[in-house]
Amino acid sequence: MSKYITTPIYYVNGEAHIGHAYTTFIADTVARYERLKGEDTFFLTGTDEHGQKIEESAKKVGKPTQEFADEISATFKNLWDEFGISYDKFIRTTDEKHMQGVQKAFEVMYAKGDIYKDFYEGHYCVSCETFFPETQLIDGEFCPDCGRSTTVVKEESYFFRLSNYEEKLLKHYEENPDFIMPRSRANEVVSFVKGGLHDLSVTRTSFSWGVKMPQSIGDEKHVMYVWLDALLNYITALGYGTDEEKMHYWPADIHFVGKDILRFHAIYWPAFLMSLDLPLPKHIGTHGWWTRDGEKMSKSKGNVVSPKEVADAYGVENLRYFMLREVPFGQDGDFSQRAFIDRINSELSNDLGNLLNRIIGMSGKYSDYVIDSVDVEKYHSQEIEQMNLILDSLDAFIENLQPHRYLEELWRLFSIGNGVIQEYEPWVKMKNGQKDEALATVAVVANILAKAAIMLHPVMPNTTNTIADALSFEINTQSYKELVQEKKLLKLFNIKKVPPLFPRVEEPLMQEAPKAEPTTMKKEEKKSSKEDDNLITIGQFFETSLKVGTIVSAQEVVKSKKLLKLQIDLGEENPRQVVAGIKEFYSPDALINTQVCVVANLKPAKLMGMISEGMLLAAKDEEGLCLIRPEKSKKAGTPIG
Ligand code: ME8
Repeated sequence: MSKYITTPIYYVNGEAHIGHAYTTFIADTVARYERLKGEDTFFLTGTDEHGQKIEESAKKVGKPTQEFADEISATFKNLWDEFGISYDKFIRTTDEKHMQGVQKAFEVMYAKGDIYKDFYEGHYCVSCETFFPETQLIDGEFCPDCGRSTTVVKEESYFFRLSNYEEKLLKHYEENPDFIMPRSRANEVVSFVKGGLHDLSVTRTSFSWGVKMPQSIGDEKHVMYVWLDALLNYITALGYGTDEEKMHYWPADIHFVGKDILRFHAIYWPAFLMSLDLPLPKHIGTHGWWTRDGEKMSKSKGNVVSPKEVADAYGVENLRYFMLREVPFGQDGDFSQRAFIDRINSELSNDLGNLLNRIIGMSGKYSDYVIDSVDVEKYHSQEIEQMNLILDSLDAFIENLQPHRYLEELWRLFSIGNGVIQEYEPWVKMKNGQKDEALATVAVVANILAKAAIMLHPVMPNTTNTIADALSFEINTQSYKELVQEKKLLKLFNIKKVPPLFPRVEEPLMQEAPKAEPTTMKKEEKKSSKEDDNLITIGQFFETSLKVGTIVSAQEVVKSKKLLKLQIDLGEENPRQVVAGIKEFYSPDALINTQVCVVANLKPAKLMGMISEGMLLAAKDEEGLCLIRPEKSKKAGTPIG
């Protein structure tokens, strides 16, 4: 089976920002993941170069429009090349082949009777390149999407019979609940369509920077509407209307888009495709918007995050990891150096980097940099089983477009690796003459690292190649099949020393964004500004997974004054073990079958040698501690939020 993955094509009216980088990183990650699995994958990105907005931007800087588009398009392409983005094609809407394909599509729709000529009178937002009926404008003038002033357009135009597709679109959404992902985004599209679709003006006469009308139709004063032109890139890139060479990749598996352009992809694009009698893309993966330090990015505020600047300071792969891990796909995310540095230091440097260093160090000390997996099954079958369960669970997170969950689960492998070293203390075993056991522990961790490196490869390709190099194997489809799918162990490792992969970052490496200072600040506002510094976004809050749990068993931890060991049902396959400091306030018997609120996505920790996989919510004051419980009984695992 083949896979086809796309990013939006970026407007050439400015340089790439962090939002563009995010879509591109996700699409690149999924494309690399599919290739790793051995799928024949085509990954498309490119630039959107026509339309009034680009024509005006070029005029402003006094350049011929084509030259202006060439320059900015090249900045995108160069940046993606510098970032190692693995696109198979970089399309430009000014490519001759693309323009021919657009004309062909126009002819097909016209011949079908889906396009007719009329007169357009209405409002147009140049920034969004979108027509709006007067009823949708704010104060009768401003764009409902971006808030900018709209212009009145009164001109002859060809129209696409979008209204004919209302029913068919609604049927498609209903029959394909995962067409729009995440599903939570589908409602806005469905209600927009249910609100009634107007036919869409698809040509303009008041400017000339666009694909010309096909000669068969004539009417040379018209050029194509930029969104018709742009959306068709997804098929012209495969040769639609020209050589058709790669059309076997169609339909696309995923179009990645930002939430602001969902409507174009989930309404106009499928309607165009239906008119062309082509199948629809399988999924529209819709992501949220990035802010910087909690504020919307804009050129005028001077706070736009340049991905190049961040990558130069922190490394592009660290940035990929951060962006994919930080935000649940579909939600808005915030870029702050503090959050970025925390993830580098705690997850990349501590959890992963240190684990690799320890293995390199121990293998050197104990076995002259050679690790043999011969005794791994004998001493560590339990860890291997845990590891395999995690490896098996990962694919679904990519399928469901949950890269943050994918990485979260993947990181559990490093917890197992770090935990096994702590628990088995190979250095003690070496001293006691139990060399086989010590080496088995080092070997199981080396295997964990090797398998984790394969799965992390789509997100951090170069870094994981270095890890593989240190462990003397290669990451490719074969090693994926053997080590991940077939669960084989690597027999022998010849360990190579590599410099630390993730040096700790002690202070911000980039200048902070200028803070927008309101010119007049009222007294009360001033007072609260300190508190505001501590405010979190709703997205940050939802990073914490809170769930209702039912306590199924409770035991005292004998040597501890404070701890109880609980088994809590969170609606998962097995109950979770939580070690909680509540012994002074609750007897084990009184807890059984009661419900509690559990922080369910904490990294497992060890308390007095026991793994604890969660935390209970409780309130404590001078009178003592009480657990926070749901007011009514709820099913175990019910999310709180
Ligand atoms: O819309 N955070 O191009 P574009 C996250 N040419 N994503 C952001 C963002 C932010 N702060 N700002 C913008 C276009 N984006 C059209 C696409 S596709 C056939 C044509 C995202 O350069 C935005 O949501 O304005 C969109 O997905 C992408 O950047 C390109 O925006």
